[in-house]
Amino acid sequence: MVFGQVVIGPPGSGKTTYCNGMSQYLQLIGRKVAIINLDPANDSLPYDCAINIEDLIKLSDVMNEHNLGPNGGLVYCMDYLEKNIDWLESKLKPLLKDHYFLFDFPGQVELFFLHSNAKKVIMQLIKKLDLRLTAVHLIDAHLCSDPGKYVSALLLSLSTMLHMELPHVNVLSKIDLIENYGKLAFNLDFYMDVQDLSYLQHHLDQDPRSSKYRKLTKELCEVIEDFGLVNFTTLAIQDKESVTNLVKLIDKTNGYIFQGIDATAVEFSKIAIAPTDWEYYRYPFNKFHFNFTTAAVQEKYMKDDDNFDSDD
Ligand SMILES: Nc1nc2c(ncn2[C@@H]2O[C@H](COP(=O)(O)OP(=O)(O)OP(=O)(O)O)[C@@H](O)[C@H]2O)c(=O)[nH]1
Ligand SMILES: [Mg+2]
Repeated sequence: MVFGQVVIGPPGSGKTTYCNGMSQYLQLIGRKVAIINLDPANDSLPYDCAINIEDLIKLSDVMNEHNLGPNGGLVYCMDYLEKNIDWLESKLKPLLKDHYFLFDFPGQVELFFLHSNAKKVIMQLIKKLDLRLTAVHLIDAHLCSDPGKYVSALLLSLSTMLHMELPHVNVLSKIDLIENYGKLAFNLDFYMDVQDLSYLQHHLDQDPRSSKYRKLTKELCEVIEDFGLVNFTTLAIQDKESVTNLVKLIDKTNGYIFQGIDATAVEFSKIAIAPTDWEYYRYPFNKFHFNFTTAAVQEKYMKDDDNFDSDD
């Protein structure tokens, strides 16, 4: 069985940085990782990828030839990938034996809750190559600092979960920067658990700009609560503990921790609810510079947000 992650989320939410950091982490705990870049707009990749969509189709060529903008161009590229899925399959096949896959996807969110090509690509790979994939949906944590944006992040997460139909983990990324956006209206747990959105509605009603949408906000919050599917975990990609906790969660959702175990459904559910501590702390992490304090990371990013490099 081959396991992996489909990394998705809005533009700039940290997908490429995540693939880079996650691959380094997984390699340090003994897994062989292949990153598959399926974002034709990724110009300079911080990681060595095993497969690059650029070898199949270039966004700039599509935009020039078909007179499309970047968004239309990306939809075209996904369409093209779906039609040429054999290309991707043939590239993946030699890696199936012993690799863990990380798929880096474009940030155009409509590809994951509206259009069907990206989903079809993933579903065909799952079916034909027997992959066990989890969707890791990154949402920039700064959206929590604005209740309106947070509601839209909840809706996006829910729509993506329903559309993709994969084991799914929603992540508030760049949590190390959250304090830079001012004091949150509620504890972080409130934003992670998504339990009672009436507090959020009340908060939005205090603002004259959003109070006129009171009924709409209420209805949207009710939809999110009625489904009861959305919650978040947090991530600061350079923090070892943060990455460890996320890996443990993902390993449960795609079944990685169950491989090779021959047990009954009851025993499986016992493993699923128990803490997962094996393997993760056995390896020395000194090669991966996870030892930044949160404050140091904040200072570093405030100086140069584009210069995020785990080797620094
Ligand atoms: N502080 C901090 N910065 C991060 C973290 N993850 C990503 N970043 C920064 O966020 C910015 C955007 O990250 P990318 O990895 O390019 O985001 P992306 O989702 O791949 O962006 P697109 O491909 O354009 O959709 C970069 O400047 C990263 O250095 C994190 O955990 N903490
Ligand atoms: Mg990217």
